[in-house]
Amino acid sequence: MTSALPHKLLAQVLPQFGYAIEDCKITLLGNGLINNTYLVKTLDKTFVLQHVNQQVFNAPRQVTDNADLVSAHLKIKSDNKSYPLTPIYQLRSIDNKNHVKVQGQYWRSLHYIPQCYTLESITSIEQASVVARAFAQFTAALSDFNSAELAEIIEHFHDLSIRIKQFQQALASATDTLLVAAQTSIAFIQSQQTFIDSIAEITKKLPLRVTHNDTKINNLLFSKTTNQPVAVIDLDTCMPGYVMHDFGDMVRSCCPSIAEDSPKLDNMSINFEILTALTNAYIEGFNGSLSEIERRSLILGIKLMPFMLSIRFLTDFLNGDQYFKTTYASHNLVRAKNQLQLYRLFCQQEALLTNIVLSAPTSNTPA
Ligand code: GN1
Ligand code: MG
Repeated sequence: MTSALPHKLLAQVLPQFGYAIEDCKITLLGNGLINNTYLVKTLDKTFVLQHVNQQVFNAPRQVTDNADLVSAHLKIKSDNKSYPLTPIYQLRSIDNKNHVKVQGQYWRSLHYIPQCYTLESITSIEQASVVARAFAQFTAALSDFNSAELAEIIEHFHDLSIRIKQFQQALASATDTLLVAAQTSIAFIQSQQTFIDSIAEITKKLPLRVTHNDTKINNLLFSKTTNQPVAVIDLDTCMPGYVMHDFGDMVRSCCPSIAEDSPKLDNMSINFEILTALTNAYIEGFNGSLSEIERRSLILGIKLMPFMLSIRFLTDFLNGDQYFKTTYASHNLVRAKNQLQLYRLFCQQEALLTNIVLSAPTSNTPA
């Protein structure tokens, strides 16, 4: 999929949501690495339109059906005042469906919350606290949702042992040129067996929850008037998972001094004050419903998410860039090196990470 507007397709998709393309002003929206997302403005309405990437989501109906179920649950919570954020929801097509199919491709439409913005990085401790509280409230609100109702959108999405297997398959089939370009990263990943084993160990003990699985800072909408979080967006990968995944993903996107695809690794540092604020607010946001083992798992989650994402980026680089959108030839390699460096920096501060997580206020946390 290219980033230019696919006018011919849009001209077929929009009527199925009740609009003619001539009546719509369409622009690209967001920085996602998977789906193509557009903002559509008509005279009387603004909404989001998304082309679901079927190479990644090979059962796209599951994506839209899961999103409906999660939205409905959050709406009940919001109506009875136990979820303070705005639940986002999908709009219906003229056939009353949560998706439309054009030339075998799936599209869906989402409601647009006006007067909001997203962030690519965190600039203050206060911001870190509100971000972490919002993501925790999202997962806490889903704690009584029956995870068996949700389809596993991408099987083994955050399963490190499967990601390692996919990486090994990519190593076996990659060209020599790509293997040489990636050799230091490959060797480093292969030297991390002790860490890989520790993840396998803890996942045997952790309870499954319904998690978001993509808690990057840019998946939170903020109000332009109050600067407070308004909504958690991108429910594509909402499915059973572990709380350490969501916490680790949020931390990896909020704490480093450079973007996830920056090659300037010498400039990378971690803001530990922000990490502390994120940790305290995240644990508090669960209002006592996080178990002791889940709280302890957050220490591993901080290291796991950049490590696993670096493996995913590197696997895609070795496979010839089939999964993540890229804008230049070594983009996935640069991302992989960036996330590996972040993992390294976290590993160097093991004692500090442990201290931050274990000394977070626990007054509400059941033993
Ligand atoms: C992808 O497309 P986006 O930005 O929502 C990816 C996440 C990664 C992220 C890295 C389905 O998310 O897992 O953490 O890129 N989503 C999928 O930026 O693979
Ligand atoms: Mg996503």
